[in-house]
Formats: sequence, C-alpha cells, structure tokens
Amino acid sequence: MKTRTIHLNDGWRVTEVASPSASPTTKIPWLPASVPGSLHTDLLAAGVIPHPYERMHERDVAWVDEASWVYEKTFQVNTPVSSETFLKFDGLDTIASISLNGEVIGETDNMFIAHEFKVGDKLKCGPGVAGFNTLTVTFSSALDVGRKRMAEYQAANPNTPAPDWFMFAPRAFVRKSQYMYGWDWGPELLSCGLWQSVSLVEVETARLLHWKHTVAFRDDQTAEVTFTATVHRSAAHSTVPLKLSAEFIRVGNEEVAHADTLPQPAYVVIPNEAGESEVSVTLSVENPRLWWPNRHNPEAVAIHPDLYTVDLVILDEHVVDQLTAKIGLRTIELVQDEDEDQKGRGFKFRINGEDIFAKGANWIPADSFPGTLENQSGRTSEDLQDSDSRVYNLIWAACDAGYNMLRVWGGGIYESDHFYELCDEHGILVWQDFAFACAFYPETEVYAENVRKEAVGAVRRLRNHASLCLWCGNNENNMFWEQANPQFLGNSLYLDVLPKVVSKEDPNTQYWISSPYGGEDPNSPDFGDRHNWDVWHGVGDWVNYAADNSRFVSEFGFASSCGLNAWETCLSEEDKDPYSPVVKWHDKTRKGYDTYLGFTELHYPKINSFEDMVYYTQANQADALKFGIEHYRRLKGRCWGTLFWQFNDCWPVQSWSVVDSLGEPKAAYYASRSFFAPVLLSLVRTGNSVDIHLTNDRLAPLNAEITILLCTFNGEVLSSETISAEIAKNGTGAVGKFGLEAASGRESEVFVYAEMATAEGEDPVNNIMWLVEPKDLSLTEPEISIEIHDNDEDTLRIVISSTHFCPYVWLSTDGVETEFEDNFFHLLPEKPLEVLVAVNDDITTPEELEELLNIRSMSHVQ
Ligand code: BMA
Repeated sequence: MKTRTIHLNDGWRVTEVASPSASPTTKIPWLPASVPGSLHTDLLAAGVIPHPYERMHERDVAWVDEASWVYEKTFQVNTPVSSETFLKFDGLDTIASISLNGEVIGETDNMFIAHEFKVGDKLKCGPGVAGFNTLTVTFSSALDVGRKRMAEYQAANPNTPAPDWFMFAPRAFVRKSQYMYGWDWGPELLSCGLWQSVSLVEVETARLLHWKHTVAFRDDQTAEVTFTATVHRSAAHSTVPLKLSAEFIRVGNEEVAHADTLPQPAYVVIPNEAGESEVSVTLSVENPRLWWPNRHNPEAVAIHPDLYTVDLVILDEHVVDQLTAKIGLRTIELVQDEDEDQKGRGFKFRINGEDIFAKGANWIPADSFPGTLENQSGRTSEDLQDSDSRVYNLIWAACDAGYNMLRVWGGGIYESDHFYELCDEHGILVWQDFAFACAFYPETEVYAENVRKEAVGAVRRLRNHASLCLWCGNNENNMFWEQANPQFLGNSLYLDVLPKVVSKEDPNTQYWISSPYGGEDPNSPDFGDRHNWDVWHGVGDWVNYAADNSRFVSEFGFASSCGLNAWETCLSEEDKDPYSPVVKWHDKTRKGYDTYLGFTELHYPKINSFEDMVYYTQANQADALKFGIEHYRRLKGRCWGTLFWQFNDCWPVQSWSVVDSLGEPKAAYYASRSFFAPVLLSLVRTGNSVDIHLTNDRLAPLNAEITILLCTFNGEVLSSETISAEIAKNGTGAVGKFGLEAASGRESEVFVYAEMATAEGEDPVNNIMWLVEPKDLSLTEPEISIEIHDNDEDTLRIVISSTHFCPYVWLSTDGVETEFEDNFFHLLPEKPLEVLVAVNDDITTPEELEELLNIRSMSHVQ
C-alpha cells in the first residue's frame, strides 16, 4: 500500500491568546489564516493591522510580537488510518505547543526544523462527528521568551557580556531567523505562524525518509553514482519483501527514450526490519555530462547546465513510496594552497578540476515574512517562465547577469527546496551559512542539541543539490568576537556541533567555520574569505576598494535607494522627500543619513529632490560595485571570488541590494552584467594614461583586438589606438597603455571608450571611463530621438539615439512597473541603442509606451 500524504493547509483560523493581551483592542475575533503564511499577513488580510511595510507602521504593529497567538483547524478523517500516521509540520515559527483534540501532542522550539508527531492512534476516524478532529497550535511570543531565557542565562552565568543588540541579545536565545528581529536593511517584524505546509503522512508499509548520493569518476568515460536511502518500515509490514530501485529518467531536458547513455535501473533489497534501515544502490553513467557553474561549461553555451533526473522508488509488487530529484555530476573542491612565501593561503573553488572565480552576491530572504514566499519545488524553469514566483525571477536575474554563486547569509533562513532547485538549474553555486549571525549564542546542552537537530535537518534536505558548494558555520561571529573577553559564546557550535553534523551527513561538502574566516585574524586579507566593510562602514569613499588585497571577498557593498515603484508601495505623497521622516525610516543602514547621501555627493551633483535621491544613489552604487569588482577581478590569481552585499531586499528600503523588493533591478544590477561578464575589459587611470586590462574567465585562451578612443561628448575623436592582446585561459593581465595627452586641459569634456572586437552574436565587451567626477562633467544638452516599434507578442522595441554623450540613461514609465531589457546605460553620440520592453497590462502598444515613457540622463531631464 502506498504512503499517502494528506495536505492540511486549508481552513485555518487564528486569534490572540485571551490573556494576557498586548493588543490595543479588547478582543480579536477568530480570523481566517493562510498556511503556509505569517501572522502579520493574516492580520493584514483581516483588516486588523495596517501594512507593516507602509510608512512607519512597523512601529504601530509592534504589539503583535508581544502577544501569544493560537491557530486552529478542524478536519475530517472518514476512514481508519494506519497506526503509523504522522502529523507533519514542515516549519513552525517558532515556540509552539500543539494539541490534537484537546491533548497536547508536542512542543516546538526551532523555526528551521520540520516537526513530526505520531498520531495514528490519536486521530478520530469515521463518518460524521466520529471523524471530526481539532488541531490547535499555540505560539508564545518569541520576543518575550527570548528575553526571559537571556535573563535566566545571565543569572546562571554571571560572566556574560552586557546586553547589546549586536553582541548579546534575546534573539540569540530562540532558534528563529535573526533578520526578523530587525537588521540594517530590514524591519523588526518577528511574527509567528505555520510558515510552511502541514500534512498527515500515512505510512502503511514503508517510506523513504531521506537520501544522499556520491559521484565517483572512474575515468573520463564513467561516473558511478551511489544512492543511499534511509527507509522507514512500519512494524505491521516489516516482513513484506521490499526493494529500492534507482533509475535515471532524464538527462537535461531529454526523456529517457532519447538519452541512450543512461543506465538500466538498479535494485537493492530492503532488510526485513521495522524502523529505519539504510540501503545503497549504484548506477554507472557512461560519458557523463558534467554540471558546470553558469557560463563555465567549456563545451556548451546553453544557459541551463545538465542535470540528471533520478527516480528512487520503494516497491513491493507496486510503488510504495517514490521520490524524483535532479542531481548534477561534478566535483567541487575548496583549494587552500600555501603561498610560496608562506605569508598566506589561497581560497578558491575548483569545479571539475578547473579553478572558478566566484562572481555573485549575498542572498537574504526575499520577504520579511518568508512564509508568504512560494515554494514551487518540482516545477521546472519552463513551467515557471511566466510565473509570479519572486524567487524564480531573482535567480533568473542572477543567472542572466552572469552570476555563478550566491551566499545564503546566516541571518536569514535555509531557503526553500524551490530556491536550490533553481540554483541547480541555473548553474548558481550556493555557499550556505548555518543560521547564526552577528551575536554570541548560548552554550548550553539543550541549545546545542536543538542546533544539532536543526543542522541534521538542513544538511539532509540540501546535500543532494548540485549547486551546494560550502557549509559555513556563521556570519561574522568569529570576526567580531573570537578575541572577546569574557569568552566568545557560541564557538563550540561552530567548532564542534556543526562540523560533526556535516562530516557525518554530507562528507562530500566542505565546512568552513565562519564568514569571514582564516588566519589569526578571521578577517585577514591573506587567508580565507574576507568582508571588506573598511569602505562603507569605514573610510566611506568607494575608491578605497583599490587598497584591498583579499583572497576572496564574501561581502562588501554600497547602499542606494530602491526604485520609484518600490517607494510607491510604502510612501504617501507627502513623504516623497529625501529627508522626510518616512523615507529616513526606510533606511536602516545606521550610517547617519547625511553621511550616506554625502557619499553619493562626493561623485554626483547635490541631491535636491526625491527623484535625484533615487537616481544619484543608484548611479553611485553602480560605480562603486563596478570599481570594486573590476579591481578584484584584476587580482585574479590571488583573489578568487567576489560576492557583493547584497543581492535582494525583503521590503521597500534603501539598502545595499541591486534588486529591490519589487524585483526591479537597480542601476548596479544592469552594471553587473558587464562587470561579471566572462570577459572583462577594464580601464585604470594611472596619471596621464590609462592601463588596459583583460580578464578572461573562459576556459580557453583569448586573442583580442581592442580599440580605444578618446572622444568629446559630441563624438569628436581626439585620439585612438588599436591593440592586439592575448590572455591565457582563466587568466588576467594588463594588455596595453593609452596616453591621455590629447585630453589635456579638456578633462571635463571627454570620455575614454574601449571596445573589444567580438564575433557576430556575442555579447559586446566594452568599457567607459571619464576623467573627472560625474558631477564635474561639462555635459551638453543633447537631442535625443526615440522610436518605438512593435517587436513580438511580448515586447516592444525602443531605438534610442543622441547627438551627444549621455551617461546613465534612465528609462521609467509613470506609475507603471515596466521591465526594460537594459537601463541606466551610457549612450554614445550618434550610436543608436535598442532596448526591448516587456508589454504589461498598461503598455501594449508603441503609443502607450511613448505616452508614459520618461527618460533622464546626466545630460538632461525629460
Ligand atoms: C554584514 C552582513 C550583514 C549586514 C551587512 C551590512 O555585517 O553580514 O550583517 O547587513 O554587513 O552592514
């Protein structure tokens, strides 16, 4: 008999626990609740609270997190169930007591763990009232419990540090995502609720609990893939003959009928024992197609790397339980070779024997209420093409701009299966932090055991993903506190509990103690990874990235405003001023607002309006990341990675993200398409000349012809040069020098443009530099001409040209979210550019687009 899953997500309701009440109203009635979901979004839907993201309502809803809440659902079970029936919560946020028909069946205390309770003998089964069940989940205030636990800990351990949000705070005492307590880009909205699915799992005979696989490359032609599954057999059917089969049913997008290299299915007998047992089965793949990170496959230009789809099935005569998953055939090593002078050690990822320069960003949860994010696990990219999946759109954007790695930052969550499937499919390596960030964590046996269970669950869930490249113990705890006196609380988790779990459950993946880590100083530039906050949180101006000599920069960043449409979701008309209290509220950088805008005004004109703030901070952020990443890529050989802080946002805010909470790319995202391209042509000013560098991430040598021009803003060429250059496979180097004599005395009127000749159909490789700050450019008001054409069903085509040079051309449409293929680009004089624009509900014709289109550049405002 097949293992059955009955979903219990519908029909929930929620109310405040009667007493004590923290709410401003007397009594909140039972309200409809969404599962998966979050308390705040339930209260919002019922009209009890205003939207916490709007204006400064974050403050107004603070009472919600002081109260306790009860979720309840009734359901019918018509026929008797197996005694081995389990009530399964994929995720409960967080401190909950669970009752079935009035009897407490369990307590939970960790948001990151799936919880299961055996209820086969407790469920009421039968027609009508006889089969009527009530399930109740009561959540205590995590804020309140955390405070109490911290006070108890302090009382028992007098040598603890003074309370401080950053170091020793109640948030560390609850295993709940840390960003929910407020971060320097996120609101303090703890919330609670059933943030993942609920189901009844009825096991008649057996089920597949979890699995892992290893890949051994025997020679160039064969990969042996061994699947090890943990099977749970029910006591009542422990002697029924059972076997496990493994079969590849697809490689890439090819069905098995066309994939003649796929092996026959293999079987193994499952022992006749009740409870858990482990079985292994091996499949040999001839001529394996390797999984490669985005844009590194030397043999293919295809966007999606090859994945093998496997079916693992428990069989008696029939299918008893079944699982379908995709795996990638690849090797991953974290290489840390000692420097010849023994003053440092490298830090780089080697995939399939090739060193890979990591290019990407840090990922935070895509919403402050992660239960509202869809988990569309099992759906392929094709299914999701037109999807409103926010996570899909973000991963697609990262892939499309050439990113090959995301770091899932430790203050967030272990992401949904959907997230990792998308990363597998798009060739995005995942550096996965365990869920600890910027704090001391209590050292007690109870806490350590809770963490151990969390780590086992997370590792078992994620270990089969092709994209997973590293487990990392925490974010920044060692960097801040390793030398701390009194003792650095939490270190035993990173040095003992977590690495033990990884080496047992996922020995194929490396464990790294913290980010940053390596060397005596965990944030050393000579060892391991490094967070370069010396600039944003230190000296301020981004030109100082040039002083950094890191081996792998896993964090650094520059903040900017979100886009106009994201602002529209949270501001009233009167708030639209760069210095209004509400706009300031949506800046959590703790930088000091004037300092933050002041960083921008070092390079850009004074911010006089709300729109100036959006435009100039975004342009400045794009310049900052471009400058830093070009520098790090030129250091390739010593430096092997750059992950900027941060890719995305969780609400409308001014932050370091390059894509805002609506999913709209900022200027820096568009810039990242060039600064992360496989071939980078970069320019460095050295006195009265420019050094020309080429960085080649392709796994083949590069012969290039490069033309460099010095032009005035109306297109007059003052000097030019063409050079030939050769760069080794996966190499970088200076390839020439270009004199600036012809610019003498006219620095504010000219720009340098360099372009590499590329084959038909290849992405252009070029770069631009100006010789004074953007605010000092003597730009001429250009004549811009625009033509808009129908292109195809989904897009319109803009052809834009200008008589004069226009830096940072910003296209937007009044009050409408419009997707532009490119934006914040530089328009060269008399060099028309084409930009595709996705049609939407408001814009379907060239005339409609023309009506709403706004164009701004540094040279003009229209
Ligand atoms: C690092 C990160 C985050 C933080 C960011 C910006 O500390 O790990 O904690 O949001 O820098 O300050």
